[in-house]
Amino acid sequence: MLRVWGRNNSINVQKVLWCCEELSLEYERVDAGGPFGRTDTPEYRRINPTGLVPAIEEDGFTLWESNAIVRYLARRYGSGILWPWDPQEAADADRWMDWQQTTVWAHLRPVFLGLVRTPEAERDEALIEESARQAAEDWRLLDEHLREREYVCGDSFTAADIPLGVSAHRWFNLPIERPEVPGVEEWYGRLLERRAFRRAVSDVPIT
Ligand SMILES: N[C@@H](CCC(=O)N[C@@H](CS)C(=O)NCC(=O)O)C(=O)O
Repeated sequence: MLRVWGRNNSINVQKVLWCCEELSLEYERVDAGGPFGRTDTPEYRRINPTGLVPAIEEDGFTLWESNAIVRYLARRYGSGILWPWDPQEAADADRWMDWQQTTVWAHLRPVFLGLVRTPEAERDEALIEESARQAAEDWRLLDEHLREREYVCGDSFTAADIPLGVSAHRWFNLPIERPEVPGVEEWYGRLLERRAFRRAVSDVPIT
């Protein structure tokens, strides 16, 4: 059976759990990372040498890096549905997933860590403010894109919605100023209607 390693409040673990829920996969989750530890053990380092979460094991196969895991599951269990057959459509999905990892989360992460995980007296307010400004630009860009389509890759939900969806959930729930982005808001509303999103993401407190 598929085993997912990682605490369920981690943004990167939630990508994998949401994907599993979308695909109605049977899986077991092992709490690891944060207060649960386990990531420094030789057993875990053999699965994920970075010592981060998530990682998966399936029939002797192991994989780490959240977006790679989402792609693997989507290709293996959701080809033609969560993962497009067409190489250009797949490249489009890849591009948005990479953009989330390299740009959106790079900007949003300091805001999230600063406001959620750092005591007020220890916050780097200037970093939080500048990162929130950069993140707002990212969501404006996605807003332009989403005003013309229902989901990131067009009119149906794909794996490309997953990394951006977990990021949007943080962004909408952080105590920061946000520009008006009706395209992103409507898309986020559509995600909230999905049982899989609620189970893996929005029902879990942001901590
Ligand atoms: N690029 C990696 C990043 C993984 C990552 O940074 N994971 C965080 C949680 S979101 C982590 O393991 N933090 C340490 C911990 O939880 O112990 C991925 O996408 O899987």
